[in-house]
Amino acid sequence: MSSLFPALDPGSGRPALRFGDRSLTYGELSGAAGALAARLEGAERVAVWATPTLETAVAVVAALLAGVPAVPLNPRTGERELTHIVTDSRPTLVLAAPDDALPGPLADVARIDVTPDGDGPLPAGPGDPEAAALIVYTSGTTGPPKGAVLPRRAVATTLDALEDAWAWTGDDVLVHALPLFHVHGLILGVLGPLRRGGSVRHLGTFTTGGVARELAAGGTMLFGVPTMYHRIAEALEDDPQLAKALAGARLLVSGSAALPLHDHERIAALTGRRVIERYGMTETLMNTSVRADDVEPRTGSVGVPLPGVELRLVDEEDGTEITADDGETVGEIQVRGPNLFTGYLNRPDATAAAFDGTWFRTGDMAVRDTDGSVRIVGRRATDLIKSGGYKIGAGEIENALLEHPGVREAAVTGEPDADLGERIVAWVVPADPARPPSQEDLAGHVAAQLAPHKRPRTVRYLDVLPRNDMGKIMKRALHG
Ligand code: MCA
Ligand code: AMP
Repeated sequence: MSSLFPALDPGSGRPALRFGDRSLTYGELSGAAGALAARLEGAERVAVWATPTLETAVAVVAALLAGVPAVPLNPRTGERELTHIVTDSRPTLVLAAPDDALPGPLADVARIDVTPDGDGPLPAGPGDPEAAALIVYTSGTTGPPKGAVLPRRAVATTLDALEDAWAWTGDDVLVHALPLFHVHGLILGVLGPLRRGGSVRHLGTFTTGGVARELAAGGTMLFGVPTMYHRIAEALEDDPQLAKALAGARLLVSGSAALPLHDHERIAALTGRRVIERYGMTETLMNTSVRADDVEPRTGSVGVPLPGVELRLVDEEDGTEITADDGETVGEIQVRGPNLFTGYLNRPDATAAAFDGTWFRTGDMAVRDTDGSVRIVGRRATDLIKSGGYKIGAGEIENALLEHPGVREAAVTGEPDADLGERIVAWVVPADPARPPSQEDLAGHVAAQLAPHKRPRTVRYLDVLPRNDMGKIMKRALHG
């Protein structure tokens, strides 16, 4: 039996995964992942071309069964970022669907085509809970993304803590449309249902129509980022089918960024259901959640620490712990517990800097209410942007823009956006003021070098960037 997925049983006819019109039972998944796991034996690390498909789910489960750490790759990653990730993580193999064309940076990596129809026995799997399960790349304020090494123990702990908080069972049918190269869509959204013995239906692409269809056809839970719930709130007024489908769901969960009150309230008014929020991070997996059995409405709160998670608030100025549960005193959230990563791959310096002793510094600022529930009020670093639920470092976009021949100077900021939460704004001093590069040109450049979700949505042209006496760009002055 697999320690991470006890429900994987070669004889089981229970539904496990469905992507569009293709699906696998637990028995079929067990055979396909077992067969692939046998081919991974001896590999040190595998990259997974993480399209939103059955193949990605089979590839990741196979790697976990074989005990080979998997690095999920965003298939839209641009040249510069993909080169960095491949050079940094050095995968022995890349797993992809037979039809996937892999770009240049992966040309020299041996490839295995993943098909969801193999039939192999389940391997015994590694016993060490500290062994790396996944390496997930995440952005920081400066420099290229870092690979967070997530041990098997963290994956199991976080999913079991959510079982408790959400009364999550094998009877749940999860509906979602999240990408499979981040914690939210992959660990919570695919590995979560598989650990419980339940099923997941992935929409491929997010549409409110797809959400309505799947929830009406037996879906019990919905996971999404705030942008998705915002689009649901916008559509609800004219879509009684969507309202009915949401009203019938057992649990609507939002995470990855704050869900604005206006969207919470519109959804509650039109469906009678309250979206609950949970708070996590690539490095820590899930830290807090509103509980499914909470009788109070918790709009604006990310709930209480999950079982096993220790959470403290620390004063930003003097570093002392804030003990007041007054809903007013703001401190940085620091956490520790079995849900944490073991460090950044090849970056002991960055790993050490992320901790205050044994506590992981999240960089999120929050207050705690008298009942112990947490409300996030902001972020320590202004150079981190959350757009569509993706974390994006201003520095990596600035570096990409500076490589464009039409750009002399560049600064990147986030601006409030009703749909995306924050929108990436590029402030550019053109190399030739008479012929500035167009917004489309710059957006295309960033999309091709980094990833489409990192592209600037607005470009503002300046003659000069505001700088202080030290020559540092004064970003606060940009928004004037
Ligand atoms: C537009 N596109 C372009 C360009 N312009 N492509 C290349 N170059 C360009 N210049 C394409 C896009 O690729 C896309 O293609 C389409 O235009 C629209 O994309 P976009 O505008 O970026 O947004 P969207 O499609 O409207 O996406 C909204 C979204 C998405 C669905 C909400 O942002 C999303 O999936 N967010 C989820 C993020 C997430 O999972 N975060 C979890 C990490 P096409 O139309 O073909 O798609 S946080 C986490 O894991 C922690 C632990 C946590 O707490 O959860
Ligand atoms: P990532 O590093 O992409 O995993 O993103 C983690 C960050 O997302 C956290 O540090 C928070 O800033 C943010 N986040 C996740 N969930 C929530 C939430 N429910 N409310 C507010 N912010 C959130």
